[in-house]
Amino acid sequence: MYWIGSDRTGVCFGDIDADGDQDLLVGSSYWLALFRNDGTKAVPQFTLVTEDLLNTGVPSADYYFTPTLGDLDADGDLDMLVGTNTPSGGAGLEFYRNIGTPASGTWQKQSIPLPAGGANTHPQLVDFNGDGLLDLAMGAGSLQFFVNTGTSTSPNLSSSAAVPVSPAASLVFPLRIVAAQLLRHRRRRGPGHVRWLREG
Ligand SMILES: [Ca+2]
Ligand SMILES: [Ca+2]
Ligand SMILES: [Ca+2]
Repeated sequence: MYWIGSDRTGVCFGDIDADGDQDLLVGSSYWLALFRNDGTKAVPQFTLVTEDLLNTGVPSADYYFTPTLGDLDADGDLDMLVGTNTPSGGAGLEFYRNIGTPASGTWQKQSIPLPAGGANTHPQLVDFNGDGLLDLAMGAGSLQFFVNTGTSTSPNLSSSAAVPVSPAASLVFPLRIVAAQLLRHRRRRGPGHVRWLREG
């Protein structure tokens, strides 16, 4: 088992070395690691290649890396969006263009139109409107969608898209949180302290 050293772990797959099988990226507290698939398509076996795929230094100044892969400039290799947090309390979404080759990638942080992101941003590149351009779904406290209004070689992922999701808001999880908090309070202070809940 690989020790992550983090309470939050971002995982994604992609064929990083263009050999036909799925390799593994693991983002953790202070680094983004690459594991090459040395097995087969049917029986994967992952080998750590580097714990600093983005050459940010270990530990990085940013943390909680959450990667997603896709060819955003149509040159045949996998580029990357990475959600991060920063020591100053900020959070963001960063673009890393693959300036290497499909078989041997090198990722360089570059600027493209992106949403700001939020706390613990989790991006996912996917062509959700079927126009051939990768779009962005993003979890950042809420579920958000951004349509790619750029071109196949020059992405623009800054345009928020209204994608219907039903139900739009869930009451299940907030109610679970309230119930868990009440239960903790009851255990700590005794049964009488939640009687108001039953008596209205
Ligand atoms: Ca591979
Ligand atoms: Ca590319
Ligand atoms: Ca699209």
